[in-house]
Parts: sequence; C-alpha cells; structure tokens
Amino acid sequence: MKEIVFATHNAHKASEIRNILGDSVKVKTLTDINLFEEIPENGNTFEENSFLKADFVRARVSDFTMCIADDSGLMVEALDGAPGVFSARYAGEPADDKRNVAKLLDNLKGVENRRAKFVTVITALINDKSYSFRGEIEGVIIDECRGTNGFGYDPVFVPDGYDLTFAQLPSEVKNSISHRARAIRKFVDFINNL
Ligand code: ITT
Repeated sequence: MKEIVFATHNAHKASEIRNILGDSVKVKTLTDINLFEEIPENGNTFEENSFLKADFVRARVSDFTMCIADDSGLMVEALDGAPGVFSARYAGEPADDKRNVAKLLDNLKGVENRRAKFVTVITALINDKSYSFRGEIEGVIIDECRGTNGFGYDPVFVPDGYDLTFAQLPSEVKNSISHRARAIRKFVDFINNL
C-alpha cells in the first residue's frame, strides 16, 4: 500500500491518519481528488455511515481499486449513547465544534456519571469487497474545556489512565491510543496479511 484515498472532508481526521500511518503511505483526501460534494450520511450506525462515505467515492473514481472512510463519534453513557452518529451536527447545522461541546456540557450539567467513549469505524473498500474496523477508547467528560490540540470534543474528553484531555495531550499521544489509531491499526494488520 503506497497511496490511499481517504473519503473525508475533515482535515483534522486526515492529519491524524497521516500521522498514524507514517510517511510510507500517501493519503489523498477528497479535496486532493477534487471531490467537493457533501456525502449524505443517513445511516443509523457508524458502520453504515462509514460504508456510505467509501461507497460514494467508489462510484465517482473511474479506475477504482481501494479507498477508506472514517465515521466517528462520541457516545456518552448518561445520554444513552448520544451524540453518537449525530456527533458532528449535535447542535444543528452548520456543524460547529464549539456549539456541540457547549450543548454537551449543558446536557451533562449536574450529571454525576461522566463515562463516555469515542468510536471510529474505518471502512475499507477493496475492489468490490467491503471490510470494517472498529476502534474505541473509554474515558470521562469533564465540565469545562481544557487544551487547544485536536478537534471536536477533544477539549472535554479525558481518556482512562490520563489526567489530561485529548486537547491537552501531545498529538503523538492521542494518535497512539485513540479510537482512530486503534481502528487504523486493525486495518493495517489486515492489509499486511492479505
Ligand atoms: P467526514 O464525514 O468528512 O469524514 P465529519 O467531521 O463529518 O467528517 P463524522 O461524520 O465522522 O465526520 O463526525 C464525527 C464528529 O465526531 C466530528 O465532527 C467530531 O465532532 C467528533 N469526533 C470524531 N472524532 C473525534 C476525535 O478524534 N476527537 C474529537 N471529536 C471527534
């Protein structure tokens, strides 16, 4: 695997995946292949939405051989798994990280159970076959934003075993333990054993 198309418009995800995969693989995003359309994400699960993104690319690339997509989100125990697949647009359209985090903290005001997990599902489409790889990391939601690294809900998520949020931890640390890193590593193991 020397080059791969990553079906995302999210520059943060692309930078994390480049970091996780290292220099040996060239990761091309939708911007790099001039696909600027919004991809409909109307599935009920991370698996469904991840597949929809990858399939969207397959339908639009003429000499298609392989692409990957990432659908991710935060699942909060006390909110019955919300925001879940609606993480990007939790506070409505247009998607806005700051408003999403504010809404989350508001919904958790006075709530004692702060347990949550991040989930990533990577779909790999290889020729006409689809494979999915799930990564998760558990932690807690604190009651204020801390740190400026990362994106999305990183400033309020403290992974188990750490005292700092994903937005305070160096990106190398997040990229070695995150939901995304765990899913991507499963994908890489799979590819290496093909
Ligand atoms: P693409 O569909 O173009 O890949 P997106 O941002 O719309 O980008 P998702 O549909 O997977 O991606 O939504 C994921 C949302 O979940 C994202 O916008 C963040 O709010 C949150 N999220 C995902 N991974 C995260 C991470 O590593 N750290 C913090 N928040 C994350």
